[in-house]
This record gives sequence, C-alpha cells and structure tokens, in this order.
Amino acid sequence: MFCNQCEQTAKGTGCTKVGVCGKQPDVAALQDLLIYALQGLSLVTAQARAKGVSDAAVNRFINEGVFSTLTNVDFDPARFQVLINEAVAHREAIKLRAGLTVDNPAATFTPAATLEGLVAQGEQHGISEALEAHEDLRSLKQILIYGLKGVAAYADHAAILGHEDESVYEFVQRALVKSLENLGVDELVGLCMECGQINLKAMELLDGGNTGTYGHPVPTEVPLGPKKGKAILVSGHDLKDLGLLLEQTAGKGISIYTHGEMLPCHGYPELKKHPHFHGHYGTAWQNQQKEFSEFPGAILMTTNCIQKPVESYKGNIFTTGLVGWPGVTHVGKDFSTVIEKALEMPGFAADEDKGSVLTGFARNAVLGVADKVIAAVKSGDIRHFFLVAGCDGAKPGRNYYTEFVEKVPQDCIVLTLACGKFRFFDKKLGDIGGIPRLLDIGQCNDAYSAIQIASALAGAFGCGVNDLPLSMVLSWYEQKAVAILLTLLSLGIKGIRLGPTLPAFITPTVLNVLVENFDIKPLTTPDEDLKAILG
Ligand code: FSO
Ligand code: SF4
Repeated sequence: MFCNQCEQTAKGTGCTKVGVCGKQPDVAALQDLLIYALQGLSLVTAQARAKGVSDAAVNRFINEGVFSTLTNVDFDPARFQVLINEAVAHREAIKLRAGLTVDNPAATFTPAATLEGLVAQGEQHGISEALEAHEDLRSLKQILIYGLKGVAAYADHAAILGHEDESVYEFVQRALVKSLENLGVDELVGLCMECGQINLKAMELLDGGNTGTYGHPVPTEVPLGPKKGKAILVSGHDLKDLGLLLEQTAGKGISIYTHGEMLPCHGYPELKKHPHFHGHYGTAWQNQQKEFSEFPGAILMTTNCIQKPVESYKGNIFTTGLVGWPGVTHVGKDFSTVIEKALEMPGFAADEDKGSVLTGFARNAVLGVADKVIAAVKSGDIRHFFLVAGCDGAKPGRNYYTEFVEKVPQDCIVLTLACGKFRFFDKKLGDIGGIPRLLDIGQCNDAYSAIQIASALAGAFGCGVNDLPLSMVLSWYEQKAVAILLTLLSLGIKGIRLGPTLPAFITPTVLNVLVENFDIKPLTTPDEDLKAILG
C-alpha cells in the first residue's frame, strides 16, 4: 500500500505496510480503485454534461465516494466493494443514456468479482507513481485530489441539508478527469486554485444548510461536566444527525453530549432548544479511545474521525452515514438501536461540575458586535487578531498551539475553529471591553464564517484582508484542511503559518512555489513566531 494523504503518515513520507490511522492495505487499495472508478465515471458524466445530461443522484454518489476515501471515514472493505461496483454500474448506465463511447481505460475497466481481485486492481492505480511519474507534478496532482476529498466532504454535508450547486459537482468531476491527464505545472496550479474557490462555494452551501435549518449560532456557555443519568455521545460533524437524535430522544431521560467537532452545535438555536442537549464531553478525535472507554453510554459517529474502537466500547459505538468500521453496528437515521443501548448502559452516577466553555461566535454573532470590535481596534485596545485554527492530531509538537495561545499578549484576540481548539479551548483568557479574548467560530467548515468576518473587517477598515492586524496560525491533519488551505490561497491570503509539520505530498519545488507566491511559513517556536508577527 501507499498512502500519504494525512499529517500522521508513517515516517513523514507515506504509510506502506499499514496505515498509522489503522487503514489496512486492502482498504487502501480499494480506496484507490474507487477513486479510479470515479475518475472513469467522471469522464462519462463530463461528456454527458456537455450533451445536457446531468444526473442528480450520480452527482451525489460521486461526492459520497470521494468523501469515503478521506482519512478516518470508512475502514470497511465490504462497503468499498459496493461503492466500486456502483460507480461502474452508473458509468455504464450513463454511457447508454447519453449514447457515449469512451475509450479511456478508467472508463472501460471491469471490476473483479472478488474482494481479492479488486484489491489487486487497486494496487495498479495508486495515488503515487501510477498517477504521475514526475514527482513535482505528482505532488500537485495529490494536492488537487486531496483537496477534492475535502470539497466532497463539505458538499456532501450540505447536500444532506438540501443545499447543492451544480458548479461544485461539475468541478469535482472535471478535476477528477483532469487528474488522469498529462498536465503541466501551470495548469495543475490553476486547478488547485479553482479547487480552493469551489471549496469556498461548498462551505458557503454548508453554512446555508446549517444556519438555514438550525438558525445562526449565538454565544453559548457549554458545561464540560456530566449530568446524572443515561447518556449518548455524538461525534463527527453532522448537525442533521444530531438534530434527529435530539428529536428521537426527547422525553426519554437521556442526556445528549457532544464530542470533538460537534462542540459548536451547542450554539445553534434549533439544537440548543432541546432541554436534554446537555454539554460537551472529552476533547478531540485522537483522544477517543481513552475518552470513549470511560463514557457510560452509547456513542454515535456521524462523519469522519473514527479510530479503531477498543473492545471496551466496541459494543456501544455506532456508525451512521458514510462512516464505517468492520464489525461496528451501522445504523440509518432511525436511532432506536443507539437509544436502546444507552438505556441499557449505566449512564453517569452523579452530576459533576467541570466548568464550562463558550462557543457560538460565528459570523452573525461576531459581526453583530462589529462596531464595538472596530472601535476597540481604532482606540488601540485590540492590537491584533490571531486565527489559531485547524485540526488536532496525535503526533507530538501540537503543544505549540497551546503555548502560542497562552503567550498571545493581553491586548490581542484569538479566533479559533475546528478541533485544533482542544489544545486550548478551556483556557480562561478573559475579555477586552466585554469582547471575549477567545472566540470559537465553529467547526472546520466554519472557515467560511472566518473568511466572512475577515472580509467584513477589511471592508470596514478600507483595506485588504492581508493588511488587517490578523495573522493565521493553522494546523492541519486531514484533507478538509487541504481544501481550506487552497481556499485561503485562492483568496490571495498571504503569510499563513502552517504546522505542525508540512505535508509529505509537498515536494521542495512545490513548497518553493507556495513560499514565493503566498509567503507560507512553517512554524518555528511560539516565541519566535509571536515576535515575528508583532515586531
Ligand atoms: Fe478535526 Fe477530524 Fe473538522 Fe478534520 S475533527 S480533524 S479538520 O476531521 O474535520 O476539524
Ligand atoms: Fe497513513 Fe494517513 Fe493514509 Fe491513514 S490516511 S494510511 S495514517 S497517510
């Protein structure tokens, strides 16, 4: 196997024997074959689209397939077998419908009848040398394909809430096709920038889905201690799954807790209205084995971020949507099995006070006090904003972000989003004239909200985003972060500090392009970086 798509990749170069994430070689090969099958399907859909044929269900299927190959989503070989066969069935059906003959091998291959056969086919189509022999061009193609995985994730979440846009599907499919071709540096860089723009669109659609369905987040205090009684923990990113679970557990005496990236859900009016939506439990995804083992209730994984479940909780964790782990019970949107399990389990023995954290500072809440913020900047009460955001992860070196936030001077504000916040989310940083110094904007997709906030501030100050007293210190782990980084670059944002380490799929030559054009900087130490930023 070869996989280098996430930050924890083995030896900082690639997982070759087994994934550090737990991905087995068969699943790695099946994921590569699925991408190949989707490239072939996209060759057909792109030509069909040119003839005026576009199938809504196939568009969604392609995005679901791409999303399934994102880190920590699906580890179940049987599910990939189904997806590969479905991709080929769609491919042939559209050929017939649109009267097409496509002779590219990706659009003509016949999937093997057995899992072993599919694995052998997948091994021929890895996202490595098989994709592109030239290492710098391969690096750019990998950036593009990994970015597409992030786009597909956000577009899928948005579609679940009924928000879709043909332009997103068109680009994902066109870029999958392009990744099969021999392209030069300029064309690949152009596609990566377009991927960033399309990701902005996907995040905008998701923002519309989330706020349109559950209202705009409002500042909300979230308890970190449990409440006596039965409990269900919800992890991942899906607001609709949480909303449905809250409805299905109403009046059953079960408290609902968020884990990881679900924390910002507490700020949404239509979710927080449920009296049994109690609080937040635990920290980020990489701590789940310890934290889930100690949780006395049922656990629901709604999107990516699943780790190998340990025996102690394998019987009380459930997956839904695209998430999968072999041997773990997969449920649809009727959560009765999860609820029954929670009722069987002991629950928390007593109320416990572990303090609280604040969330809900998405664009509406922050821009609602924009006048106050602008006045504080003008008077010098606020010197600088830091967006300390991105993914958390298991590798050492991530205490940089804790130390950085601790050392940010008192006259500066820290904005945060995504699960990297768990490195400092419970720090009491106080406020500046009533404006909290630590503002949680939301999930990783709420990078859209952060961009809106930055653009509005730039508008108010009559300058560009790069001229604002704002610095971005980002952490990455998986491919949604790649998509967000491409969005920021495509918006012309410069001087981003990126860590904890640079992606294995970026070659020195490509890194030079990023440094020269976007002034991307690897992290040094919190002291040095703060000094460099604040002078
Ligand atoms: Fe974190 Fe996981 Fe949200 Fe990623 S929860 S690592 S960036 O999936 O998506 O922020
Ligand atoms: Fe390795 Fe990351 Fe790929 Fe898992 S997703 S196999 S940890 S590079």
